[in-house]
Amino acid sequence: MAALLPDQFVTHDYAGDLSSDQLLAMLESMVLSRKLDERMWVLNRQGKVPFHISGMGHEACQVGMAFAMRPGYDWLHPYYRDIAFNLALGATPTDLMLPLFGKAEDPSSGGRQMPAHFGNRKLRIVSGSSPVATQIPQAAGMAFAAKLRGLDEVVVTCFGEGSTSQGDFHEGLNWAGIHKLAVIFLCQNNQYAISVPMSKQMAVENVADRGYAYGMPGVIYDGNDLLEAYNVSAEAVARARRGGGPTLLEAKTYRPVPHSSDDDDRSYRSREEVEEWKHKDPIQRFEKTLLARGALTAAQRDEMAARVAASVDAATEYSMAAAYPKPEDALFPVFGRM
Ligand SMILES: Cc1ncc(C[n+]2csc(CCOP(=O)(O)OP(=O)(O)O)c2C)c(N)n1
Repeated sequence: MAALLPDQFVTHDYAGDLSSDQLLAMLESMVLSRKLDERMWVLNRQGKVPFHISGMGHEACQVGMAFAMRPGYDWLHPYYRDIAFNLALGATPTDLMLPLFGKAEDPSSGGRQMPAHFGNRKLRIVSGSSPVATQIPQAAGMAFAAKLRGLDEVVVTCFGEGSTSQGDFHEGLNWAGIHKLAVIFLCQNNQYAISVPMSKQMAVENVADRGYAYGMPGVIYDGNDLLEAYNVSAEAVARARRGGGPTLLEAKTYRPVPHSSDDDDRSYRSREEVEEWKHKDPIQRFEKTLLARGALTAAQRDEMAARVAASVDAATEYSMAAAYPKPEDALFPVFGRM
């Protein structure tokens, strides 16, 4: 069986039910993510933070899924590009900026984790480990716990296509398929694992082609189209919530920037390819859709930009000035206290 396309999977126009306030909130989450991300790059280039790994280009598939979830009720096991996902679930720009500086108030770990190991107890965002794909069996395990407890919580986990070469991916999907767990596997396929192209990661054309082998639908969609991302995500969440089991989603997307602040992408891809994808930018695309529909005015767009800029400035200033963790707390809560 070939992977499904959205029109074979979605049975309801979920996006058609979104209010204009929700549409604007989705746009604002994406714009905020992009501006925060840009600021993080600048701070890195200024030598003020040691490392940055970006979510640029991935905003639509993340926000589309976040808006389909119940924040603080459903669970997210993110990966390092999920800046927009965190924001759309309710994390503040300061929550994401503090870890970049390794400050004590960092909600993911009190400054102990690397940046982009997002975590937020209140929002049920589970901080992960640095080896890629470890979040996948953990998400399946959590969905198994929810099932044993009779809860209708949905668990979402994200990863790139390169991470699907790890054993963890196969073990997590196999377990979820066997037990029909309420877990959604969201592959954000940006076509490279650092410098390794997709063709060197797998012998099949799509990550979603593998869903069938684990007993779940594998759905391919345009990850740069917010409304399509929302439709597919909402259907996967509805299916999970009603006990229909797991779904493997594959958002086809691209990262227009290097893998991280430590990488030079000119060594493995052409400038023409990058430029071509910049024209498919998910934020510009959604903004155009809303302007054309009359759901967004130029004045609203400018007001949004000013609000976003102010909140990114405030997050930067606050995080720079915030305190580092105390040296005497270094082992707590890594080891329990007796
Ligand atoms: C088990 C493991 N192997 C290698 C690495 C080094 N590494 C970090 S990110 C990455 C690329 C992952 O690519 P992909 O899953 O496609 O995600 P993307 O960065 O493209 O979004 C690699 C190889 C790692 N963190 N863990």
